[in-house]
Amino acid sequence: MLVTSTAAGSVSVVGRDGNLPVPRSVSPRPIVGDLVMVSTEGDRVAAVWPRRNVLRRADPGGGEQILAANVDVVAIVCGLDRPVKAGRVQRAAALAWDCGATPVVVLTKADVVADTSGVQSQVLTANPGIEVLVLSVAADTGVDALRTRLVGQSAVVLGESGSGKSTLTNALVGHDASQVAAVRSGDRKGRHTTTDRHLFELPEGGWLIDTPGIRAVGLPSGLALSDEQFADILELSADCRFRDCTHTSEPQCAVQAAVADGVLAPIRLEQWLRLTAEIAGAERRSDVHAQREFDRKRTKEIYKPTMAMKYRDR
Ligand SMILES: Nc1nc2c(ncn2[C@@H]2O[C@H](COP(=O)(O)OP(=O)(O)OP(=O)(O)O)[C@@H](O)[C@H]2O)c(=O)[nH]1
Ligand SMILES: [Mg+2]
Ligand SMILES: [Zn+2]
Repeated sequence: MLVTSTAAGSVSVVGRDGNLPVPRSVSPRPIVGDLVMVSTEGDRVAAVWPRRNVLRRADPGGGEQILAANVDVVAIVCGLDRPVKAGRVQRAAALAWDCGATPVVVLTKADVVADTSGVQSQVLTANPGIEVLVLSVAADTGVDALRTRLVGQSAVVLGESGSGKSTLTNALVGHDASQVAAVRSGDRKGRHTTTDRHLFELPEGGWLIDTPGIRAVGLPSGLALSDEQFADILELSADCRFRDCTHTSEPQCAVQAAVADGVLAPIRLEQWLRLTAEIAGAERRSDVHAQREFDRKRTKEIYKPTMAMKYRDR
């Protein structure tokens, strides 16, 4: 059975009312999107099927947070009632590729702007090869294209609070499944209306997971940039003089040259540099964490015999 939501020590699953307890012995702990096996008595989760993939991000509190399991599509939802931030879209896409899912950028609330083509082409320039859909739930334009795209897929909506994820979820699911609330009138900020991840069945087949708005799209440690996301830079860098060229100040850098010649959009190199620096930073942080953990264990080892001796003396 497919997990629709989780609570402490229990999960709810598709087509069944109430929660199923998850015994402590069940590992890994089930998350939304997991397929679980139920005990023969039907009273508890007996096991979790091996996951095809997981969507993860850096946990703002440290470590990483697994958002969902078995994901085909990550819908990166951006509300057009606020500026679309290139770096945000791109980091969310990196999370999708890291998971092995396909990112689709959804520019929603198209009814609030006069012309959407400018934003759309900006997003495409910054993320070549990515699918970008423009839609409005309020005006019911473009929603069908996304609906068709998601048939038979397991999708997750990802985006900041108030961007319109739950409104879109309700439109796709076909009823008011998820709660929606107005954004603040001044700065268009959302109110963090959705507080838990929840999976819903799509009427034409497939599943959609609504998620709480995220403030920061942090890259988890161990994330490797996908070849798909930076195919242009990868291709160009084959002609750099140095194999380990960082495309910053090296002579005969083909990537820098492509920017100078107007072949590569400057934002591509900027983003690539920013992302690689961020990933290196995440690696360093996780190394520091690992070192601390190692030191803590070693301290324990050193003190153990002394403590034992102290107690023997008594
Ligand atoms: N004009 C317009 N408003 C929309 C559209 N979609 C959503 N909204 C409005 O945007 C506001 C926020 O929508 P939600 O769906 O609650 O946003 P959310 O992303 O789920 O927010 P969190 O749950 O806080 O993360 C609500 O007032 C919606 O009515 C749209 O297509 N057009
Ligand atoms: Mg919501
Ligand atoms: Zn180079």
